[in-house]
Amino acid sequence: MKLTSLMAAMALTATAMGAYAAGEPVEVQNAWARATVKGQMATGVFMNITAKDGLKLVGGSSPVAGVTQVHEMKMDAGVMKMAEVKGGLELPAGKAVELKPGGYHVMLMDLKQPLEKDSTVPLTLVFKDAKGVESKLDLKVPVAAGGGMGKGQGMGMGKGAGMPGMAASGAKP
Ligand SMILES: [Cu+2]
Repeated sequence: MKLTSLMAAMALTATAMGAYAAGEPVEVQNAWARATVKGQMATGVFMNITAKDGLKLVGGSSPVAGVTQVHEMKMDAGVMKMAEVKGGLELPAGKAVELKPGGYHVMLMDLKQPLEKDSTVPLTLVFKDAKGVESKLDLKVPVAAGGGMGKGQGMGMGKGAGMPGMAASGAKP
């Protein structure tokens, strides 16, 4: 039946796009960086990360930022505070960890240029496994205005609009 095969094809496509890459130890979805205005020195990058065997996200780097850190935002005595996650962000095996506004995020600081909406930012994430062995993941993160909390808002990625963040795949050219 035509409809069934179409749906099967879509499911396959979704899998291919949604997964970072089959067999990769880390899968990143829905990545986006918040656009900045001139003079702004820092911004956040948000995504869902799933580590197949459990890892820690310990840091990162980007050519647009002097400093890249893994941050956490939380309420402290009624005040929203932000600090580096000490020892790295725990990524339990097979469980998606959400980096989102108001929570965990990758902080790009000491920005060398404004991040313009609809551009992309190269970002390398650094992970450590239980034995302390480092691994890296290169991403190309789409920049979005991200005024609201809505996932994928303003991603404008054409046919992939329903699946924001797939451009985060760095596995393919
Ligand atoms: Cu921060």
